[in-house]
Parts: sequence; structure tokens; C-alpha cells
Amino acid sequence: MVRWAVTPAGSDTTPAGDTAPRDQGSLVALARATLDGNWEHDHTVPSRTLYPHQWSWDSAFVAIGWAHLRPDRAWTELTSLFDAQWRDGRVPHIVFNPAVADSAYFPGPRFWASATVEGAPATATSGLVQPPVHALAAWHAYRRAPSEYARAALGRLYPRLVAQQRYLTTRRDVGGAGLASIVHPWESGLDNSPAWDDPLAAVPAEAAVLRAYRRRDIVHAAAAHRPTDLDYARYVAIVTAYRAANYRDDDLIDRHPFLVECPLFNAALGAAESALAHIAEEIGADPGPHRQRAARITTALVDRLYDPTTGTFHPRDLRTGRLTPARTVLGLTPLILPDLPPRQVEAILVEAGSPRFGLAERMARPLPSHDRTAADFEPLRYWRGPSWMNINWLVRRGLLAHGQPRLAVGLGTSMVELAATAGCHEYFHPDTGAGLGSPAFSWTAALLLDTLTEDQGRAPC
Ligand code: 9WN
Repeated sequence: MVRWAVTPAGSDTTPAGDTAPRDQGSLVALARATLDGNWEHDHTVPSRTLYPHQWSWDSAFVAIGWAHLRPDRAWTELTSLFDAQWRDGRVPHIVFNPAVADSAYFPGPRFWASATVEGAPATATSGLVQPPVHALAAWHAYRRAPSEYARAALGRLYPRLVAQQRYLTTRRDVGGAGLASIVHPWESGLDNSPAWDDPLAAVPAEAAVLRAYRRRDIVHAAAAHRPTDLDYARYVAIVTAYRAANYRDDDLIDRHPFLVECPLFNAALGAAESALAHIAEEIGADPGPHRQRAARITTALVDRLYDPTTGTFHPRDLRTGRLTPARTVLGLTPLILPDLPPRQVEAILVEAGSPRFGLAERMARPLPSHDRTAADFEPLRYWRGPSWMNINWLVRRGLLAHGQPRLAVGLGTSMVELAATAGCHEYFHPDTGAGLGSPAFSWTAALLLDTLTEDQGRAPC
């Protein structure tokens, strides 16, 4: 029997090794307890302390975990998120729970003021989006636990997923080349990544702006792990600009201070079309247009974001027209595209296997979020070095999709051992494996379950 060492759910920043061993069953129980503890009537909060509302891409990953335990909750989770979809098709990055005080999270519902915007739902939401991993997650959850009930839920979700794609591929194609632009680092999901340093530095803001607000994140997490006050001032400035235009997307190129084509966001966009093709086939719709769109997005991603001189993918800053230089884990994520050309697959495997990321058939720790050899690698700070379960899970799916089962086993084993040793933390020290951030984090539990209970070498859905 596999034995793992885990800490009890709810403990904080426990160093690796300082724990009692547990078997696989106890690890499943830990994941279940984490998800159950974060379940909130029709959705799962990422964390009770730091993130007490519903987050968009968190819900997608969490649905995959629920598919193993309570498939009904997987579909409730996705349905409640899409109930807050805007009339233009955008799926908001936060859906606020009206029962939670405005002051519990910054920026809260009053700041976003979605109720004043035409086309926004009755429930308060943010006006931004996150990587569109929902079709991928819905298809994966369905394959994990197929049933008549699940097929009906998938059928109801399908037109909403299509509307989400339509929004991103039309209104957000600011560069006009077939990719979606993000309008805020929060839309990337990797908010504080070094990938955003250059475009963010060009956004005018002063840390003093934050005197008017109260950051809640540094009440619950160490300030040294989180973005700086100046970063937050810029985050606020970008939202303020978008909100002033009622979150409209026309003429963004002429007026918006942050516009970037992100490799992960667009890889998710393309992978969503491939997943929608599967879903369409399953529910009796036409998969053809989805396949064509998936191929177009993959081609555009390679043309626009692959740099043959570095051999990896980089975000493109539409304000300068240039690729941003940092070699972050974002560069590896196009591997989730099933039709990524062999040349780019090979380049990603080389980059992932280099000392920058350390992918191997036997690896001590999962992939870090940033190049380990870079001068600005920070093992403790949010998205600037620590390992995250969701990014590793995505790269692992890509390895399986591109016929690399042994590397997928190596990565999967390191992921399970990490969570087994430190618990279901939000993120992890990339060298010591110590748990960081929220100690009971939903997507860590969900993806731990998925990785743990899967036949590691099996081809992907
Ligand atoms: C802002 C909820 C979210 C994740 C993001 C992660 C973090 C929020 C924050 O938490 O972002 O959206 O307050 O820092 O970066 O990926 O979805 O878990």
C-alpha cells in the first residue's frame, strides 16, 4: 500500500517531513474534508479565510475533484458559476456571496459595482474573467463520472460554454490575430507572475492610493509572500479604468493601460474548443466548427507567442508589440493543446526538462511557477517561484496528450508527494515543499484527488 506523510487539514505552513505517515485512503479523506469544509450551498470557496466567494477557474478545477466524490456537486458548482454569466458571454472571475460582508475581501462587490452595468447579472460579480478552463473541466468531470444526469447537465452547460468562447474570441481579440487579450493580471490567474512586470510597470499608479482601501489578503497571509502595495495600486488603477467604461471592450487598444496576449489563457481557449468538440459529439451537436476553431487558435498561438530564439512561449504586450522576456511556467502550458505541432512540443519538453523547471521521470518537486535559475526567482512570493497544483495538473494533462506517460508519472508522483507531506495548501515552497498560503485550499484537494486516483500512465480523455 502507498504510504504518504500528511499534516492535518487546517494546520499552517508546516515544513516538509515534520509529519506522521498516512496511507492513500487517508489522503483521499483529507482531500474530501478540505472540499467539504469549503462547500457553500452551491459552490466551493477557494479558501474560507483568503477567498470567501466563488472564483471562476477555481470552480472549474474543483468540479473535477467533486466528480470523484459527489458528481452532483460538480455540476452544481459549474452551473452556479455560469448562472452569473453576463449577457455578453463573459464569465466573471468572482461571483460574490451576498451573505458575506463587503469588507471580507478586497476588492469587494461595492468596488466592482457590477449592478450598475447593463448586461451584468443580478448577483454581484467582478467585471474581469479568468482562463477559460471550464469546458476542459466539464468534459474531464463528465468522463470521470458519466451518467444520464451528468449528460443532461453537460447539455445545459454547452450553450453557455459556447457563449463564453464567443465573447473571448470576438470582443477580446484586441490584437486582431485570433487570440484573446487579458485586460488585467488577475485575468491570467497567475496574478503576480514576473511575466507581467514590464506591462504593469507602464501603468501609472502610486502606492499611496491604497490608503483609501484596506487590503484583506495581508491580514490572512504573510505580506512577504503577497504582491507589494505598488502592485496592488496598479491592479486598482487598471480595474478603475475598465470600470469607468462600464467594462466595455470596444476601443480597448486606444484607452486601456494593460493589454496582453497570455500563452496559458490562449492555450485554455484552444483546448476549450477541443473539449467542446467532444462535448458536442456526446450531446448530438456538431463538433466540426469547434475543431476548426481549435486549429485556428493553435496556429495563432504558435505564430504570435512562440519565440524560436528562446524556444518557449511568452506573453505579448499589445502596448509595445513585444514579447515579455521572463521564462515563466506560462511558457509550458500550450502543451495542453492536443494539436500543438511537434516542433513546439519538443521545445516545451526541452524547456521543462532544463534546470529552469526540472521535469523528469523521477523528480523531487513539481514544477515551480518561475524559472529557478532567474535572478528574480522568489521561492516564497505568490506566483514568482512557488509550485501550484493547478498548473502542474495542466502540464501533466499535456504530457499525457503528447505521449509522454513516463514524464507524466514523474510529475504526478511529485505532486501527490508534495500534498501528502504538507497538506492541501494553496501553494508550496518549490525546494523544501513547505505548505504556503491558505492551509485548506480547494483546487489543491480536488486535483490531488484526480491525480491520486487516476491510472498515472493512462491516455487523457
Ligand atoms: C485575485 C482564488 C484566486 C485564484 C487566482 C490567485 C488568487 C486573487 C487574489 O486567488 O487571485 O483574483 O486575491 O490574489 O492568483 O489564481 O483564482 O483562489
